[in-house]
Amino acid sequence: MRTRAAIATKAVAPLEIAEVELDGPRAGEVLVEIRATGICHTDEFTRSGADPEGIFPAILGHEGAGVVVEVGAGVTGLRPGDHVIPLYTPECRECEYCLNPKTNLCQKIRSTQGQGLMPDGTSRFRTLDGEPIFHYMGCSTFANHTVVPEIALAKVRQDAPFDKICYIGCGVTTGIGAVINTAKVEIGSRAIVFGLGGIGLNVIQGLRLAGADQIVGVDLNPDKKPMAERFGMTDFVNPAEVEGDLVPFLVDLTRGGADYTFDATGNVDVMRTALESAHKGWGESIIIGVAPAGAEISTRPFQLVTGRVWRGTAFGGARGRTDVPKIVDWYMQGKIEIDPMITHTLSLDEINKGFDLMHAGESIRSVVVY
Ligand code: NAD
Ligand code: AHE
Ligand code: ZN
Ligand code: ZN
Repeated sequence: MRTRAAIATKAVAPLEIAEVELDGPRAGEVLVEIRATGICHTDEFTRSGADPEGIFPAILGHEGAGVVVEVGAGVTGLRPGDHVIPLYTPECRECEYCLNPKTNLCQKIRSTQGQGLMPDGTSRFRTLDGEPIFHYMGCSTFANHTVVPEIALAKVRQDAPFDKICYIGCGVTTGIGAVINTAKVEIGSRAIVFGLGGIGLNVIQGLRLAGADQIVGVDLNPDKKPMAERFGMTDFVNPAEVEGDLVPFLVDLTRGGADYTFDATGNVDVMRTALESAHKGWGESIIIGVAPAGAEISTRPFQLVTGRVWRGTAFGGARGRTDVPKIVDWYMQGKIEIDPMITHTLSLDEINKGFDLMHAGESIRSVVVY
């Protein structure tokens, strides 16, 4: 079939909107009509050429929601008409990783996914001239139709709006899950969140759900303050306005250091500050941000010797087929909020504007509606 997509033809270049050819689903695969997709900073990370796994031409996008159109041979858990959210972290429920309760990182299809291919080693996307186009994070939600393995689709309730729940495909789940699943924040905790964008705000929302007493937000952009306060931030710090070293300032503000700190910037210097502003003896720092090729983190080992813990999280530690439908329920029940964070709604033709808004710091989430 033919469908419309935004193609990343090469690193740095704006996405090109074009018709593409899409092959039908093979065994274990599902054809999905994407109804809406968010634009996450990780899409920009790959578009910019900073992703060591980035390959072009590719159809980016990994924060979508849509409807099943057709299922391939052997697909038993989904049928046409089901509403689904694609999962860049699948859940096969049988690999060594899925069977280990310590991780959500299903590895069943990770190697082909990282090569921009379906599990059988081929792509379903082609240009109208017949040249292959790579998939992205197993999702490629910047296409009106895409093919996704069954194990990488969460079935969700039918009454939830696509243009809001698409955000659960990455940002909402990552931020809230980092608090609940990865850090396991206790009631009364003090926390610091670095980066108040589409992920950091959801960390704040998760911290409020978990009953944190102090939620410090750190961002170089003061325009992010009002929205963060709305979601539960108690103190705002703009590093550009702090005289001297940021670490002692934050340690003082949190009376000895935070119980939990979160990096949602992807900047390795910020990651160091986040670790070092965690409390001596027990503070945990969670890395969410994705750093460019070649970037490395560092600190004095003494920081860890004296009890601080450095951890990372992917997709908020969530097991997508199990957890994503529950998070959709939380949204529909009003336990969590999504709507105010979706600051811009765009058509596919306007998708590059979404990247411009992100760069200008003017959006939290831009959502493309098909
Ligand atoms: P975003 O652009 O919406 O937000 C980033 C925020 O960080 C902005 O508000 C920006 O002003 C702020 N910032 C940048 N540099 C800063 C600095 N030096 N100090 C303080 N604040 C600074 O991006 P996003 O969509 O929220 O994504 C955030 C990061 O999380 C990205 O690196 C993204 O790739 C990553 N991410 C990781 C996962 C995961 O599973 N681990 C999932 C989603 C996104
Ligand atoms: N390709 C990059 C890594 C990118 C990365 O860390 N991705 C996160 C999700 S970001 C969503 O916005 C993730 O899930 N990582 C685990 C995994 O298996 O990719 C690189 O540096 O190579
Ligand atoms: Zn993302
Ligand atoms: Zn698995």
